[in-house]
Amino acid sequence: MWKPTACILCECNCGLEADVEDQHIVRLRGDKRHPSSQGYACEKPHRLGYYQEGRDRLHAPLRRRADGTFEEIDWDTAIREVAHGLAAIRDEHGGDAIFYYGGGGQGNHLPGAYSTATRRVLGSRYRSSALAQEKTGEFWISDRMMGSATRADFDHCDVALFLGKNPWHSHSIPRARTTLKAIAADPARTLIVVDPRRTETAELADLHLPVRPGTDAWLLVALLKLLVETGRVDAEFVAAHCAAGELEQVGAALAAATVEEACARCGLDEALVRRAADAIAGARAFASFEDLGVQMNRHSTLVSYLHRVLILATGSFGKPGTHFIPTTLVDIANGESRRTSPVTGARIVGGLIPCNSIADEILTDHPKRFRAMFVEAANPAHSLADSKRVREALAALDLVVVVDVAMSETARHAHYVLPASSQFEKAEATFFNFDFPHNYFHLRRPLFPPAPGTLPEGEIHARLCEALGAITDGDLAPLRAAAAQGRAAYAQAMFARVIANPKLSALAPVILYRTIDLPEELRNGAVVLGLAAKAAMEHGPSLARAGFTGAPLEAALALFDAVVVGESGVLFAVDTWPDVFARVSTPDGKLHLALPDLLDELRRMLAEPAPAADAAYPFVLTAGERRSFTANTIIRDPDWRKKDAGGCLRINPDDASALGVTTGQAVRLTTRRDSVVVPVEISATMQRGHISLPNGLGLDYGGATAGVAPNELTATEDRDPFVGTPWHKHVPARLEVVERS
Ligand SMILES: Nc1nc2c(c(=O)[nH]1)N[C@H]1C(S)=C(S)[C@@H](COP(=O)(O)OP(=O)(O)OC[C@H]3O[C@@H](n4cnc5c(=O)[nH]c(N)nc54)[C@H](O)[C@@H]3O)O[C@H]1N2
Ligand SMILES: Nc1nc2c(c(=O)[nH]1)N[C@H]1C(S)=C(S)[C@@H](COP(=O)(O)OP(=O)(O)OC[C@H]3O[C@@H](n4cnc5c(=O)[nH]c(N)nc54)[C@H](O)[C@@H]3O)O[C@H]1N2
Ligand code: SF4
Ligand SMILES: [Mo]
Repeated sequence: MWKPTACILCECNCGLEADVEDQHIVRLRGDKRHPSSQGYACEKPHRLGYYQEGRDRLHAPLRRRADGTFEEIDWDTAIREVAHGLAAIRDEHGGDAIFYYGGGGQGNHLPGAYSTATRRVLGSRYRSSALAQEKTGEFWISDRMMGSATRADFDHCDVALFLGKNPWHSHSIPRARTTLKAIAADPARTLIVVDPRRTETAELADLHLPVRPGTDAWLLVALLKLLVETGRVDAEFVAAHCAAGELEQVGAALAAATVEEACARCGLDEALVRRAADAIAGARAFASFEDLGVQMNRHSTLVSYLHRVLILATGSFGKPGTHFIPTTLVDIANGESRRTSPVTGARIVGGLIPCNSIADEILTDHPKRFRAMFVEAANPAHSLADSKRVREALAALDLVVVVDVAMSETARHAHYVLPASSQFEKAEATFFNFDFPHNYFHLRRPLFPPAPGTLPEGEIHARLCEALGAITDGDLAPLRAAAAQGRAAYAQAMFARVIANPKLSALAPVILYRTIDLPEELRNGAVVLGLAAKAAMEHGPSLARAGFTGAPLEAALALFDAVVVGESGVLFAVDTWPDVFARVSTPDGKLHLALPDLLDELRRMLAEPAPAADAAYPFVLTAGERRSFTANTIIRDPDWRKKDAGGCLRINPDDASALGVTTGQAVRLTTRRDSVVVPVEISATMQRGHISLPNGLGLDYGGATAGVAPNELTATEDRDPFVGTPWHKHVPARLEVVERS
């Protein structure tokens, strides 16, 4: 029987239909009714059964014994002991000693929404997630320049730029391959790709700029000089929307280098860079996307800044085919703004502690160190820089609780592991909805009942809050009574009794979960009513244009009803391009081109001599490249990979012949942190001196490990000076041939 669902392997969450028989997924195909993906799917989801049926799925709560092995315990014991352990740490050291990590992966963000209740009960305010090792530089800069993060409209642009981004494999934009092919096929449109590697996306490009690894800031300097100094900016846009005099300040800082020098530093032919500048200057609508190739690389925050200067100076904002600020149901980095972390004083962006600082917030005798960690839907022992140090940090904590579907690298270090129902066994959703002007939300229905012994996260957090004594039956009874009278009466009671009551409002997600009238299989979606209510208050006109009209409560209920019945996703917001300007929420309502600290950083970089070659580490390693069959650590069984099951190290043919290795042969790869043996794949797509390893490999599956776990090789000190993002794409490395025995 075909049932609608969605892919959980990247942030696009394409709609799928699954043919389900006997509790198995037998076939999957793109769901044409899904309003965003419209039937599109790449090659990866066809093998999602490997996730659902992983052999290391968890089927009972586990408690670690003194000897490090685990024993199964029942749920009542698990909830009681976890609640007791967390409360004891709160009582002795304060809630700030309890650190929350994760809350969602590529397909599931509801755990994060429910966990807000548990965290509030515990007074735990510090948290982080994978976003704080990729996107926080971009968020911090965007917030200061525009008041909000932007996305780009690649469907209507005539010039597209991908900067350190390979959407052919990594997607992140709807129907990526179709969109890329359409731009490439149209002689009136120009596709520009900046990537040291000739990626699948670069192969389609009109202009591929094979930048020298780690030197994108210099390329942006060259491009900006070519536009700003020749007046090829959108002066009208700048005068109307940007704070006065700021473009001139940027121009003055850029004067310290010549275009020729800048091109030499990034290893690019000046004529090629000039062609790219001409295309951008002549664009009717310029759309651009930066990703990990620059966000996890040297000068990452400076690159995010210069990239946005390029976007704004060319007026590529607020009109079709350019950049926009979408209506979102949830602001994904919406944490309270505490300025710095408790021990190391690291800058907190969007409520998130930089991932590279986490171990240092634990491995210290500082009185404010974290004592407990609650990890949910994330695998930091694998995904954070310097896995060895992360393991040490986990071992130093008084209490580690992990909520996961499988025995992950992180779960192995937990005191308690709580088994979640899989993403196909409960209602789930993500908050990565960034389409414009039409935006969509998809609450997926489960394909299967929860596997025996597992619970959805809504239930886990409700039980924890109850065990912590935060909600009583007395709190819930009036809401249950109201629920019996219909959803309108229920919503009114929620507002009157819960939202208006500070003690209960923090618990709203789990109160909704416990009291709303929803079919049991959809209950994990209860929290969406709260999100809909918030969206109705904040984005009334956008929701109204999508048909959700009336007072906020009425609009929220209509939206929630649509979400519940909309099996393949719903249109929830319709924007207009002028809305984008209304969303510029800088204090003066202007766009800001000059950020003094970033201009200082720019001047510093321009004054620096080129780094000398390091004979001990002559290669630059990209540690964690998205490939055809990688998906973070969501699927653990290596058999799911149709290609490249062992995750080869890609290397340029000349480098391989200089070393004397051929495809399939093993080399020893050494970084400052560790040394591993890995087979090579000779690839003409790589430039000399640049090597790359895939992301998501090196998982222990049934005692066997396929491939290299990239963060065994990375170090926490290789990071951005402003927001601490790791430089995983720029790890100094050396290679030696492994002698055949
Ligand atoms: N197949 C697949 N798709 C995924 C994921 C997955 O695991 N597998 N993960 C998802 C997630 S979580 C994310 S965040 C996105 C990430 O998506 P991307 O950022 O597109 O993915 P990466 O392959 O990590 O890096 C992109 C490119 O950066 C290039 N690069 C390396 N060094 C440099 C440099 O110095 N300068 C420039 N300009 N480029 C450089 C690499 O060659 C690579 O092609 O992908 C998402 N999509
Ligand atoms: N060296 C290097 N490191 C990197 C990167 C890189 O390019 N290079 N990329 C980084 C990036 S961009 C990202 S986004 C991170 C990703 O790293 P993490 O955010 O740590 O996430 P995942 O690997 O996606 O792990 C997801 C976990 O959720 C579990 N899970 C799956 N479904 C459910 C569910 O329904 N409920 C619960 N509770 N758990 C579930 C999975 O079993 C898995 O353990 O890795 C980062 N680390
Ligand atoms: S693009 Fe992403 S969400 Fe869509 S099918 Fe491929 S991996 Fe899944
Ligand atoms: Mo990511």
